[in-house]
Amino acid sequence: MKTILLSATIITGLTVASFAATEVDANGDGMLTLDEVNTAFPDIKADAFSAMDVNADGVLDTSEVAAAQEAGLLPQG
Ligand SMILES: [Ca+2]
Ligand SMILES: [Ca+2]
Repeated sequence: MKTILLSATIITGLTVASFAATEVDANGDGMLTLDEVNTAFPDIKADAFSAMDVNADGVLDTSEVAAAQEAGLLPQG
């Protein structure tokens, strides 16, 4: 009897991030923490981060990132 081994296809959950700063998102959860932003852009301090964090939940979601980039607060890419 033949056993057909199906190689497991690893589907990488590629969350389609709508912002170009995907490499900033170190853990790939689609949100940017102050830590992640700071690592990529050391110039962006906590107060600038707070200004971008419109809903004050401590992370930047895609719309907040987009708005920040549009406002020139966050470098694109
Ligand atoms: Ca993240
Ligand atoms: Ca937020």
